[in-house]
Amino acid sequence: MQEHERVSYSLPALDPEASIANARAFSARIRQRRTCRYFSEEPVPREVIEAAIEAAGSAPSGANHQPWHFAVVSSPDKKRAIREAAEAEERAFYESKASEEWLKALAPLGTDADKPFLEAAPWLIVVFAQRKGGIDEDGETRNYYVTESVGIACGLLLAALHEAGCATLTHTPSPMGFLREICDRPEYEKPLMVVVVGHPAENATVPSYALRKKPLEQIASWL
Ligand code: IYR
Repeated sequence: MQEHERVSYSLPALDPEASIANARAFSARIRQRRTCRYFSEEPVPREVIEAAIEAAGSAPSGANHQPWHFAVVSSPDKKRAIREAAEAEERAFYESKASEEWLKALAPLGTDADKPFLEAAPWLIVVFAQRKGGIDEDGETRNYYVTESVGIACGLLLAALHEAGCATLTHTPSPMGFLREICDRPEYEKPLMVVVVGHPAENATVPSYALRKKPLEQIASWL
């Protein structure tokens, strides 16, 4: 049988009071996160983006294959190209492709086909899911639980950016194949979402509907 090296693992000891306090403190901070649709042009240091992506890259993943790639866009030309392609798709979505039911569900959010934030915000992180490639990114090895893995990584990314004081928006133009071309990514990578990163515009608002979060009693059951 093949030998697989193991290394020891432990965490700093926390007494129950400290554990509860830390959990509550994190919960209180992350519950301040909002999806922001109005961004200023105020810069965000590249180091913030690097550290947040490193945090995202620590996510658990199927067979530890880490099937994600983060294409970080800041060039005005690329941002404009993404905005133009996304708005073309979004116009088709809002004008004809979306069902009445879908449009009704979106109405409280006040979204439309205009996506100025794709140019205003300093950073767009285009998240790709690697359908194959394995840990060595050989382009062939099978990957597992790809959507789940990249979803968790995106959650960590949003949390890390929020902790750094950044506003974020998860944008999912549909279809979004154009992102592969603009970001020059291989065919076996599937664009999953654009994470827009920056600071809220001075007059930024969020829909009060977005503040309605399901309470603990509704989202958890104890068996
Ligand atoms: N992709 C579109 C529509 C959209 C869909 C859902 I579901 C949302 O939660 C928000 C928007 C857009 O970006 O406008």
